[in-house]
Amino acid sequence: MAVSGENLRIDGDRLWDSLMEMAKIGPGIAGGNNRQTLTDEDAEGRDLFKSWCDEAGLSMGVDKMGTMFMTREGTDPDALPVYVGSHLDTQPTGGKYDGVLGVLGALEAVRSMNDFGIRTKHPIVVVNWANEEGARFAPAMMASGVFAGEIPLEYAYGRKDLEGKTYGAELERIGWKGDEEVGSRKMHAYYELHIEQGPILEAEGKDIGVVTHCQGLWWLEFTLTGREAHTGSTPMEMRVNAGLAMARVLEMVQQVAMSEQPGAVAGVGQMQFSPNSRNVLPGSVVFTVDLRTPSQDKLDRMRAEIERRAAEICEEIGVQCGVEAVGHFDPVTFDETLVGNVRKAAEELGYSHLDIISGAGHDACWAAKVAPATMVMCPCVKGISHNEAEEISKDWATAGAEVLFRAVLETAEI
Ligand code: HGY
Ligand code: MN
Ligand code: MN
Ligand code: MN
Repeated sequence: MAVSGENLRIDGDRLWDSLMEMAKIGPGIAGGNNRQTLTDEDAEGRDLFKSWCDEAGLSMGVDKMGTMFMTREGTDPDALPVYVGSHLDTQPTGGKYDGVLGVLGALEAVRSMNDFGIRTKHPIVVVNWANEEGARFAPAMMASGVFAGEIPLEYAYGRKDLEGKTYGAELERIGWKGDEEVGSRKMHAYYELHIEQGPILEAEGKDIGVVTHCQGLWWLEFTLTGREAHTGSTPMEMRVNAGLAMARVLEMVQQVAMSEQPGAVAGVGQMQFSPNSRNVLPGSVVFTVDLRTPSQDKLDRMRAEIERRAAEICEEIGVQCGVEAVGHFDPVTFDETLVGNVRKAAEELGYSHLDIISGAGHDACWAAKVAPATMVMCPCVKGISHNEAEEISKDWATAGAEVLFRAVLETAEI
């Protein structure tokens, strides 16, 4: 089949069927997915993905963090590969498309290259990054962070889930600890297709997000230490109440974020009381503040303000205040040439498009540290994500994968 611009399309039905097939693994209770990293469900999803890659003629490499690299050879063995991927792990109440669209969209691009008999100069490597979500083992984008040389491997191996299991032990248990040194691979370029996870593209009626930047992030883990005491017999003036301190810190975090509008978000999604008993004032409360903004100086200013005011709140109540940064990356500017390829592909294919800053973090943010990188986004219904109700249309998935396919071919050179 002659390869020319107008017929370079992908097979949207095949992509959608693969998305629905993967969605059967680690089903949630409300139509989404619970395929958390390094669980048996994650292992099952990896096996299915590998079987599809085998069918597409890709060879597999796995690194010491468990990231999967599936290679389609190019014509020039000396040319560095173009990497294309995302993640198959999900939140506990995740959707069917967050991450998965990027991995299976990359596989669809390769399947389409096979259909057209295209052989690119640069090899193509489809990537399933391990532990992008950071839900079970913080931080998010952990394996790509180790790959970029920003997170030490031993630190990552030692990260624990709420049951005290470590990343390293769980990776061994599911049998997906590879032997490649993490970060030993060199990339010519990196592309990632992802749902927007926000409301802008749908609200603006656009098919494609041309992602120019990604906002920066701090994950600040607070440990507030009070004194365990009986909730019934302890007079109010004798309490050293870590729960009260937590409540005031959360309200303060909200105030700091609202004082930095527009373009800043902060909040808390995870919290543990200890001993977590209804009639015991907590000895400790542990929670993580997730703070994000596209502005570098705002990011660091907000972090300093939140830490300073949390210490003041705790001092007033007599609670000890410990804080550790357990996740961080600075605001990211994606590669202009690759961004231009995405915009050009959308125009050639007749898809409406809008330049956008990513609100969510992605493996592309760390890839951008070590190679030219960028993203392609498609809308999602009402911007809902990290929620089992996450939904996209087949047309949106097809458009995103088609733009990804064209942009990758531009960089990988036919
Ligand atoms: O946290 C994030 O932005 C990503 O969804 N893991
Ligand atoms: Mn994601
Ligand atoms: Mn996510
Ligand atoms: Mn920084």
